[in-house]
Amino acid sequence: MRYLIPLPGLIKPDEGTYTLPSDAAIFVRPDQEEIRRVGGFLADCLRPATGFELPLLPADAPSTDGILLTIEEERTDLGEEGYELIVEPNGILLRAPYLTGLFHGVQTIRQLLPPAIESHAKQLGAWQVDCVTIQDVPRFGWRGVMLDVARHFFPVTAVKRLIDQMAYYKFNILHIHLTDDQGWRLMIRSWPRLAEYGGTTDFTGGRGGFYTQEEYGQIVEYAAARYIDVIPEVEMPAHVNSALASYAVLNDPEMACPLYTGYEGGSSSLAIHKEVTYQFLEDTLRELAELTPGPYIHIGGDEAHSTDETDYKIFIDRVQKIVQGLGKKCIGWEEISRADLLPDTVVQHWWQAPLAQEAARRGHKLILSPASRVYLDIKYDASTSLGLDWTKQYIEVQDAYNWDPASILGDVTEKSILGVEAELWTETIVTVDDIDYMLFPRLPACAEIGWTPQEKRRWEDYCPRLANHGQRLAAMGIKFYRSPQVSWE
Ligand code: TNX
Repeated sequence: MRYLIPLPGLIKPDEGTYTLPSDAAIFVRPDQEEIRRVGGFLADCLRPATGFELPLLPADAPSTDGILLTIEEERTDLGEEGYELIVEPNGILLRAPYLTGLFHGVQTIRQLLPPAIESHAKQLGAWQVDCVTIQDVPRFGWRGVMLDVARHFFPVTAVKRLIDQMAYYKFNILHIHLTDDQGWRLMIRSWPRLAEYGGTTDFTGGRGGFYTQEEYGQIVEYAAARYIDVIPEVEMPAHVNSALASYAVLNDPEMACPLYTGYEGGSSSLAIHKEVTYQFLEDTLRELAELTPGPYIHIGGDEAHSTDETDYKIFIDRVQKIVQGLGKKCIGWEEISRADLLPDTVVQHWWQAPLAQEAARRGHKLILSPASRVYLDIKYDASTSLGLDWTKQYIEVQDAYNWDPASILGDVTEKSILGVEAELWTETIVTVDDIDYMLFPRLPACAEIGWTPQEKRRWEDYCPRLANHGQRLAAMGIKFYRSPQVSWE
């Protein structure tokens, strides 16, 4: 049986099975360092549970059977991220025009093997795969996860763990919410008190924390090695109490406000008419841009309840130009569509559909994060001890699965949609186990929505696949929510 999430676009079952022998090798063609890195990732995934050596060899080396990874530039039909995978009785062939596709195909190979393959300790096997031909291309190029490290801080190890989980489900964007009222989490060298002082709090009165630029660079690098782009978010002009508390000069009148650890979001505002505000932003965004290989910087823009409407527009206008001057493009929450936007500014939908619809009408691309479906900090049901419920709707697994990006915003069509992004706000999320519990098993649903063609998606078909993934998640050490909607194996 095949239990793939996200479901590939095309699966053609064939006769027979392939069994990975103990002397199997992973072959790469051409034998170049970058392809060896993808092959090495696969070998690292398969070695612990199989106990096999799985050497990496050039494809022309005479040897036993195994798994061949090959770049075939002419297969442009597979796009930037697609791949083709053929399992035959004597081996596995994975081909793609680009490394990204090979990397996604590697995740499919992992999922074709029995669940025990994810175990960190040696298992008995046998490591059998049913023969099949798979052609697989994602529906959307933006398949994101957001982690809020501002309300509670998570160390680099926790973020790397999340990146590995994301890679397994073929996500390609990690959005990190770096600043908010309750904490500033990245060292800005030209304004060091932001992190050193503004980073000392969190939501529940803990000690907070922040990333040095070296640590943040490690996150970006670790993600890039898994074909995931990191999108940094610095919130503005609201959700800025941690900055206002750190520097008196950012306040009007010039007096630092106290640090804040409460629930109300958006009651703070930058001083729109002080030039120093823009000096602070230029410095911060410049340092951030230098740490960001990708094209986007997220400027927040939501819930600016204490910012006058005219001031808000002036502000968004100036910030977009600063970001543009750094060679980057802006993303903002849908409230920014109240301002004039540069043509390539991207708008992220979360709660107020009319604002997002208006942005689409004006030609802007959208990222969809409807709070009623992908806010994975919202409770599963009334009994969930973690999580919030301000949306007045719980999100059980089926709710997370059963929606279509192309119809959730009325007349906004697929052409306007870059993709989907699941959000994990962390007011109530404190530990790595908390992250796991809220993301799983809802995150795989979001992965499939972003990847699989809508006409192939059916809850009845998804449910048994997810049940099988329960074993995989358990083997990975993920303590997930055992939803009663799924017959767990
Ligand atoms: C709304 S989403 C917020 C966040 C909260 C979240 C909690 C958004 C742009 N603003 O500040 O953390 O709800 O679910």
